[in-house]
Amino acid sequence: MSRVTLSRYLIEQTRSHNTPADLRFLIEVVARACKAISHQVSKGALGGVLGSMETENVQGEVQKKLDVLSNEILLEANEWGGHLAGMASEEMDKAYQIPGRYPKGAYLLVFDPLDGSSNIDVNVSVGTIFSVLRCPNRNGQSGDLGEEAFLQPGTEQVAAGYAIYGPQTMLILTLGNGVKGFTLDRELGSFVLTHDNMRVPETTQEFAINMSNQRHWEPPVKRYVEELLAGKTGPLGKDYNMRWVAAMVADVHRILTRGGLFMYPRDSREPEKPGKLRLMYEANPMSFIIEQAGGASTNGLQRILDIQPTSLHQRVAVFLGSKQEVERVTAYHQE
Ligand code: AFP
Repeated sequence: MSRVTLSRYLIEQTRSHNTPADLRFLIEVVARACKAISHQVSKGALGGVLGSMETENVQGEVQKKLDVLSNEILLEANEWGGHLAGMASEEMDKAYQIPGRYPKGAYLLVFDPLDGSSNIDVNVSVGTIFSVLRCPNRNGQSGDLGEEAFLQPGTEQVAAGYAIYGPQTMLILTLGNGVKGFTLDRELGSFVLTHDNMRVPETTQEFAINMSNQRHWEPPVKRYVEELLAGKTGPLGKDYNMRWVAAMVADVHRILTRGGLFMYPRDSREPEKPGKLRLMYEANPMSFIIEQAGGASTNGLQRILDIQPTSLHQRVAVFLGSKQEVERVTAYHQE
């Protein structure tokens, strides 16, 4: 059977699910940008792309050279095609305006250009996460696109995905009807469909959390993790294994491949913040993907996709992955 490239998959989606041509183009452009980022990441020290900048992003985090480069690659690739009304990124304080010389389109693109960037210098997997929303009707309003256009709950996403730059470069995509995985064929230069129906098993014996924060967690998380660690003779009656890559992309990819539970709870280190991960360009796209693959995702109290965002860089606690475990840890929060 002939191989299904990303382009062919998207054209078939247009035929079978009426995927609009401009959304198809948008995904192709994002995929092309991810190929360029993958190429830069793989150069490492040879390309002079390792190490940090002297700048901080809006979150007060020191930017890596590749954070900045990946952000530029995504902006440049997407600004001219006429498919977007605006973009927003982890690396930019405010919404990015499509330059006046280009036409504007119906969609908004939100992204974390290089997730897990602390892994870059140690040659461990990193990735790009993206979310696509429709731009609300601006009622003839001209001028700059404000942050409020982006503040839509995750249920409004029309597409979401991530690229993982690991031993293989892969693009994982949902258009709201299942999750597809494409592997980059470097000889062809194309993403090829290799994982047709990605599913998260309902049960698991693997969890992911940064244990070094244990003393800062809230009681429901402490209780739950204690029960996981108690193993076979504890209340959950089975032994669990633990993994933590410190790049959400890589942890989620493992869960999408073989199941598991990912947790980044709110903690008392910065009590004013409801978690570390960002809602709009980390938690929402990943939750959309995980739900489309049969898993679940909450902030401990409610479904992440139902949260009404109040700011572009809003943070959120995240519990996502195999349904049974997400439901258990959510129930402990609700008790
Ligand atoms: P960056 O996007 O700033 O690289 O952050 C990565 C991340 O938000 C997420 O991918 C990881 O799960 C998490 O940080 C790891 O955080 P800790 O270093 O606190 O474990």
